[in-house]
Amino acid sequence: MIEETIISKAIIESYLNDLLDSIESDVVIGGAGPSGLCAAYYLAKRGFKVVLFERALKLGGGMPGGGMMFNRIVVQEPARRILDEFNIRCQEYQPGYFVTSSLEAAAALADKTLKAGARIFNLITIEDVIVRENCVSGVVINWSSVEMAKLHIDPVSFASRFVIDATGHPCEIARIVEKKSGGKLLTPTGRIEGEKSMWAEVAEQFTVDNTKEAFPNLYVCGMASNAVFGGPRMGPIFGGMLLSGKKVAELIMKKI
Ligand code: 48F
Repeated sequence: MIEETIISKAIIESYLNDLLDSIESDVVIGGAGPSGLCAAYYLAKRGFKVVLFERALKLGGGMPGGGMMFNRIVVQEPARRILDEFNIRCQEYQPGYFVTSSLEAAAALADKTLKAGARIFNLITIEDVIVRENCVSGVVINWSSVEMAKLHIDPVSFASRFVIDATGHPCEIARIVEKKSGGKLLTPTGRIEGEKSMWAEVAEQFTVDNTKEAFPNLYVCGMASNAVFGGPRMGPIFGGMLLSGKKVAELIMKKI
């Protein structure tokens, strides 16, 4: 005999227990693309309490779509070693260019990150931040469906010591902070510098170099770094995303 109400109770209680236990954490990450998942994995693996909010239904951000829906991505050294850490298989297409399934990569990143202990909540959007004494100290969230339906429903707040903007091209969290701080980001102009046109070689290094604090206690990684600090885009090469996620985790570990 199967009792529907037991199924309902199991789902609701299990979810709410996790959500309640996530109200205070070490690090909140916005966005479960490759950089956000990597950041969450390395932080969780070291025992930090990590909470990741993802607007979409699926995990992986821009990764599963590969290049123009060809579900393959390219990774270069030294990021290939991160593929090994996640047991993602790849082939050397030409010296230095490793090609892999974008589906396997996204699935493996999500799987290992969850098993490392990061809490991931999909279908939730970060719509604002908490700022105390000029430091970001948490996020304000709502169901993505509320945002999509344009319903007027107040959000709730989750506190954390650090916040990572891994929201990709739109750099949504940094954009909110830029707006509400009146242009006081830690960029040359205090503003979002804006993403530049495709230049893979420059962009890949730029992402890693500009994985850093964009406002006190707010870090940016992945494409959000390029958008905030004014670097080019790179298309379906993903080494910089993985290295950036690892770097932001290491930067925060040093500060915690
Ligand atoms: O875009 P995305 O994959 O970011 P990323 O980790 O990687 C970029 C690459 O996919 C690709 C590229 C590199 O080759 O150029 O574009 O920098 O993942 C960002 C995730 O953040 C979610 C969004 O749904 C996506 O899954 N997201 C965006 N805004 C919010 C958000 C928000 N306000 N709250 C929660 N999630």
